[in-house]
This record gives sequence, structure tokens and C-alpha cells, in this order.
Amino acid sequence: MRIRTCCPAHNCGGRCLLVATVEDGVIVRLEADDRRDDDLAMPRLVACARGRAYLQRQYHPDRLTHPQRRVGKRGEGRFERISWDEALDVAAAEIRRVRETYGHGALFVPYGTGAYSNTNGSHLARRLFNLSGGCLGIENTYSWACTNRATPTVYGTRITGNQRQDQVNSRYILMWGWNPAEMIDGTNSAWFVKQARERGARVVCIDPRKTLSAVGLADEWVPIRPGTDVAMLTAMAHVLLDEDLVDRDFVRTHCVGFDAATMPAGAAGEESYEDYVLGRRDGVEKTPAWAEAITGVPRETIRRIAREYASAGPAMLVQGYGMQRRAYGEQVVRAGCVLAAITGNVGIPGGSASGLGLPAPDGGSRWLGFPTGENPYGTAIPVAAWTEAVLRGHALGREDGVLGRDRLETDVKLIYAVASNCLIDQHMNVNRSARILADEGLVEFLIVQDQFLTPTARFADLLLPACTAFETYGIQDGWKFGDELLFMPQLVEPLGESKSDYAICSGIAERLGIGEAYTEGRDERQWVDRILELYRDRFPDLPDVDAFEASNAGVHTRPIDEPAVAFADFRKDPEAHPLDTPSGKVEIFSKTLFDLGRPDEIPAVPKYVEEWESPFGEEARRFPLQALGSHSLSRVHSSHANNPWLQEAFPQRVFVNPVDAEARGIRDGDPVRVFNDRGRLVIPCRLTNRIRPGVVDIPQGAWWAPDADGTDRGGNVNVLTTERLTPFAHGPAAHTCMVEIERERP
Ligand SMILES: Nc1nc2c(c(=O)[nH]1)N[C@H]1C(S)=C(S)[C@@H](COP(=O)(O)OP(=O)(O)OC[C@H]3O[C@@H](n4cnc5c(=O)[nH]c(N)nc54)[C@H](O)[C@@H]3O)O[C@H]1N2
Ligand SMILES: Nc1nc2c(c(=O)[nH]1)N[C@H]1C(S)=C(S)[C@@H](COP(=O)(O)OP(=O)(O)OC[C@H]3O[C@@H](n4cnc5c(=O)[nH]c(N)nc54)[C@H](O)[C@@H]3O)O[C@H]1N2
Ligand code: SF4
Ligand SMILES: [Mo]
Repeated sequence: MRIRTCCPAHNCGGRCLLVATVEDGVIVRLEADDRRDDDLAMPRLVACARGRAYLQRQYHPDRLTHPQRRVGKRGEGRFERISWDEALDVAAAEIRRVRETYGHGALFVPYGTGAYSNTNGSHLARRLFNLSGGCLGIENTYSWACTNRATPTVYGTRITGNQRQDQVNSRYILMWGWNPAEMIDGTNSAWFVKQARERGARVVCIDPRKTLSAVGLADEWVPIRPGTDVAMLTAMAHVLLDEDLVDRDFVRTHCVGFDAATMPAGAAGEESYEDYVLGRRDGVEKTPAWAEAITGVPRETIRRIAREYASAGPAMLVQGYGMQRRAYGEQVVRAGCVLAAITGNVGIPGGSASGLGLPAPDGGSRWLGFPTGENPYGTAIPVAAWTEAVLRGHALGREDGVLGRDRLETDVKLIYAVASNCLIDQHMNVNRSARILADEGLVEFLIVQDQFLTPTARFADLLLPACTAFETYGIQDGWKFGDELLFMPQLVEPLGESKSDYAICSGIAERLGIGEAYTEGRDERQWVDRILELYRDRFPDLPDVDAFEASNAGVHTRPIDEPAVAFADFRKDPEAHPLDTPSGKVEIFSKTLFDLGRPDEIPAVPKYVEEWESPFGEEARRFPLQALGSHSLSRVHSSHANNPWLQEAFPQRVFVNPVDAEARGIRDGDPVRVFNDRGRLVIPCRLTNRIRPGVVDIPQGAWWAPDADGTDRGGNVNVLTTERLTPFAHGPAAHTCMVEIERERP
């Protein structure tokens, strides 16, 4: 039987159709979208290598098949098999005990993006706690924390993108740290860029790495020194001023804070953007020559790209998220938005306001799925602050990004991690996180619900086996863009005793006395029907489960014939359609940020701020190389880290420029030690000219595998990264990381 379904996807950046061949209760083959060749309005959803290799994950011999309880020390990874009854009893009893001893704020469900099929995923644990008095919540993401916060300071919203079908109207596309050919950012993003290029758009890629996007989609690659993009963006603004390329009309009527004449109320006489660019206050003129010294990009290149971007016709500046997962990541997001605004690319077909770029008119994929309910505890921390909430919850307050109350009431004492590897592999500074988790006096009970014994799961007190999304009913909407819904019928029975996250949480709910409230009497299939009903709000003629099963369509798409353009109304009439900013206009100068009174770290106009670890700092004497941990085709974060086909296709390597290798006597393929004061790892290297000298890349998501002396042999970049968070968004800054490398001697 060939059944259309969705790739279990995890948090991969896409949502693709798969065709599964099922024989005798076993999936024997997965193929990509088999529908007719596509048009722009309803593009096909063609799977990447990870989806095609999924069977290696589905039937991996290491799948967890029964509940287990820790024996031995926390983190040793030794467990004994127990029954489901006992496991659920223990989970409920520990939740009760911690709640009664420390209060709801001691319970915590960390960020976990392993599943979005609705009946699987971390939201099922959130519903459990929300229905039983609440727990400490999370806020923002590891993904684009700075983009989330910074975009609205300029535009008052995160919906700043035109629908992707509009990209073909663009004449010039700046892929700024954006790598849609490898870092999937919506299934079809790379395809749309190609369509635009075929219609004559010039495509420029600005990235320290010559990514597959640079190679396959772009006309030009600009290798920039990581963490310095704001300098280039500022110098481009300088060129625009110098050559009279600023869209003066748009700035005058639609923006505040560009120059003295457009300062917002209450900020007259403060430093405008023009003041900053021309160096009127700080005495430093932000010329292309100034930027060349910082970014390593030749001044002529900066000048030319500024000219091209401002005069090519409608132009898009598309931001990736890597460059904001950095020390002062807020600034680059704002600087990109400002460049888009002062060139008048806001609110027009083929243009882009930059920033987060959720698509107009409604933001694309909005979670309408499994209702989690409100968290009655009403308090949340930034996702990446969980270690601090464990160590010093009492001391955390609004200045640390706490929402809902001034200070936390308690430290976190129980963690229920569902579909999350964010306690070890995916959180910054793994060695530190491991020390925190190993201390049984801190987190008193740790439940991990996963499909594998991940490095996070090794620290579990209770290990609960989740089935895969192929083994139950599910439904997924598009990732970020969401013009479609994909239906996942149950293909096969759950492996061993594994159950859906929904079923497991229902079992705990029952023991907490809220079973009926939790399930509302529905099984997974009935919940999918219910969720389809909720999504009918956005997709009016959405089929129900019976119809999906009968048609084997797999996907329901809303064709986009007339792509929406963000801010089109505002563009036409800014008075009648003001933005949701304090001034109602594009805020190049933000009075809100100004009032925070922290100009060095959170300036009112976007500024280049030297990173806290950088090639220009004292630390570079010992650790001269900038380490990135890119999102690569081999994995979805740490999901698929143990997939043998993907390991074969994309072996974990540290990518090094030959110039840096030669200086250290390193040859291609040598085992290389990468280290700083936080940790060290040893993996083979790959020498390549596709990375800027001074930069190395260790693709994020490999499983941590420490040897006896604590050296990671798995190649997890987070043994090197810092837990320090960005000043305004309290986002992770994993990509700001200085290291040294040397040849590993046997
Ligand atoms: N294949 C794959 N795709 C994915 C994911 C995955 O795990 N695997 N994860 C998905 C998720 S959840 C997310 S949030 C997104 C994340 O997407 P991103 O955060 O955009 O991905 P990264 O690879 O970290 O960064 C993108 C590019 O930015 C470059 N870069 C890093 N620092 C800088 C800088 O300072 N300046 C410039 N100009 N470029 C810089 C990197 O070299 C990289 O090529 O990806 C999604 N897509
Ligand atoms: N250094 C560095 N670190 C990063 C990043 C970076 O760029 N650099 N990127 C960050 C980003 S953007 C993100 S989004 C996070 C992602 O971090 P996580 O949300 O932790 O994502 P994964 O590592 O994929 O872990 C998901 C886990 O869910 C499990 N899983 C899969 N399907 C299911 C299911 O159906 N049910 C259950 N119960 N479990 C399931 C998988 O086996 C896996 O262990 O990582 C962040 N960490
Ligand atoms: S992009 Fe995501 S949904 Fe699509 S095949 Fe790859 S992993 Fe699966
Ligand atoms: Mo992410």
C-alpha cells in the first residue's frame, strides 16, 4: 500500500510530503512528493536527504521500546526496565511531591522541538501542567530570539515578509547569512530564489561560509568576518548618503529617527541614524574603509553592493538566523530592517522589509493545533535561561527576561523534557549543563520522553519511550510559511511498548486526577479531527480525517495566486494605516530602546558593537579562530545524529580553511582538537576553501560523547559555546565563540 503522509519533520525548517510503502505492518520504503510538476501557487513539497533517510531512524536498533528507571549515578546512563503502570505512577508522584514541596514554579518543561505532529511533541506536556495549576513557562526561542524581539522594535510586528510567491518580482536578492539550500527555511525557499533568478534577479550571498546556497543559488559570494555584519550594513548606509541613494520621500513620510528632521517625540536632539553613520557624535565616520577593517570585505565591494541594492529595482534583504544567534544579535536584525526601509523596499512587490519575515497577511503558520491552554502560573523565563533557573532561580528577575512576576519564587526542581535535547546537546556550554544535571540536589527529578537514549536522556531518572509520528495519527502545518496542512495517518503500530506523547501524558494526567479534562474523551485520531476543525479557521474547505484517508491526498494546500505584500496599506497611506510602533512609523530610532538607558549594549539606533568574544579582543591571543555551528543537511539539530545513512553522507567534521590548517601543520582528514576554556572536542577535519580564513565550522547537533578525560569525541559544538545571553532578547549566542585548533597527537 502506498500512503501519502508528511515527513515527521521535527524542527527541520520544512514540511514535506512523503509516500510510504507499507507491507505487512512495516514501512518498507519512503519516497518524495509524487504529485504533478508544480506551479508557483502550489509548489511541490520535495523531501530533503533527512526525510528520504527516515527509515533508518524509524527502525533504528536503538529505538527505546519500554519505560526505564535510572540505576546508578545520574548521567551514567544505566537503567532498568519497568512497567508502564509503575512509570506513570512514579512520574505523577514526583510531580505531586515537587509541586507540594516547592510550588508550581519548580516544575519545568524545557524547549523541545522534536515533534510537531500535534499528538507528539512537548506541547502535550505543557497541556498537562496547564490543566493542573501550571509550571514555570518558557518564552521566545533558541532559533531567532533576537529577530523575534528586534523586528517589532522597528515595525511593531514580526509579519514583515511578502508571501514567497512574490519573490519572482524581485530584481535583487541579498541572502544575508541565509542558506536556504542547506538550512531549510520553508520547504520551497531555495526553489523560489531560483525562480526569481531565472526571471533576472541578481542574487548575492553574504556568509563566512561558501554554502550550497552561495554555490547553487547566488551570482556572488561575499565572505564576511562573523559578527561584523552591522559594520557592513552601516557602511552601506554611508554609501547611500554619500551618493544620494536614500529614498528621502519614504524616510520623510514613513520613518522616524533617520535624521534630525525625523526624530520621534521626546528624542529631539538625540543621536539620529545619520549622526551615527556620519560619526557626528562619536567622531568615527562609518565609511566602507572603516567597515573593511572590521568585516574583511573590500570597500569597493561594500560600495558596489550598496549601489546595486538601492538601485536595482525592488530588492530583498533576507536575513538568516545564524548571524543573530550571536553576542549582540539584536543589532544586525535592526540594521537590516533599516537598510530595507531607507531604500524604500518596504510595502512593495518584489521588495522586503527584512527582519523576521513571517509572511503577510496573517503570519503564515500560526499554531492552531493541539490546544495547550493557558499557563495558570503565569510566569516564564527565556528558553535558554533554564540553567540559571536551576542554579539561582530565586535571583532571576525581569532584568534576566523573567515575565509575569518580578522575581522567580523558587529554583527549578523537576524537569519533564519531551522531544527535547536542550538539556545537553542543544544548549550552550554542555560541560556546565552536565555538571548542573549531575547534581541531584539541584534538579531533584528528571523525566525524559524520547525515542532514543540521547545525551540528555542519559541523565534521566525516568525514561519514557515515545513512538514516532508514523506510529500514530498526526497533522502538521507549514514551517513558518504554512500555506498547507499535511495529514499523517497511522502507518504502523508503535514499536515495542512505545506510545504517543499524547498517550503518555494522558496516563500521567489520569493519575493526577485530570484524565478526563486532559483527553476530553478523544484518542489520537479524534484529536486530529478536532485539530482539523480548528484549522478550518484558516483553511475553510479542509477535509476531515475520513476524507483525508479516503483520498490519500496527504496534503491540503491553499493556492497563492496573488501573493500578499507586507505593509502595502501602510505604504499607501501611513496616516490611515499606522504601524503598531509607538510613533506609528518605521522606527529607525527607537524611543523604547532609548528609554532603557543602556546605549552601549542596546543603542536606540542600530550600531556595530564589538562582540564579547571576538578576533579583536584579548581572548583572540589564546583562541584566535571564530567557531560556527551551522545547521547542516545531515541532521535536524540532534535528531538523526545517529542515522547511519546521514552519518555516511555527511560525516561530522570540523571545516577549516587551508591557510589556518597550514599554519598549524594540519592536513586534510587529520584528527583535530578544537578547544577553549569551556571545553574541547576531537574530530577529523576537512580542509576547504569554502570557509573564510579565521573561521571554523562544526555543524551543530552531533551527540556529545565525552571520553574518560572529558574530551568530546562526538563533535558537539556546544562543548565550546557560552551560556551568556544577548542583552535585550535574552537569546542564545551560540555562534559567538572563539577557539583554537591543533593536530591531535595519537
Ligand atoms: N538542514 C537543517 N535545516 C534547518 C535546521 C536543521 O537543524 N538542519 N534547523 C531549523 C531551525 S529550528 C532553525 S531555527 C533554522 C536556523 O537557521 P540559521 O540560524 O539561519 O542557520 P545557521 O546555519 O546557524 O546560520 C545560517 C548561516 O549563517 C551563517 N552565519 C553565522 N554567523 C554569521 C554572521 O555573523 N554573519 C553572517 N553573514 N553569516 C553568519 C552561517 O555560516 C550559516 O551559513 O534552520 C532550520 N533549518
Ligand atoms: N551551538 C548551537 N546550538 C543550537 C543551535 C545552534 O545554531 N548552535 N540551534 C538551536 C536551535 S535553532 C534549536 S531550534 C534547538 C533545537 O533543539 P531541540 O529542540 O532539543 O531539538 P533536537 O536536538 O532535534 O531534539 C529533539 C529531540 O526530540 C526527539 N524526538 C523526535 N521526535 C519525537 C517525538 O515524536 N516524540 C518525542 N518525545 N521525542 C521526539 C529526538 O529524538 C531528539 O532527541 O537547538 C539549538 N541549539
Ligand atoms: S525538509 Fe524537513 S520535512 Fe522536508 S524532508 Fe527534510 S526533514 Fe523532512
Ligand atoms: Mo530553531
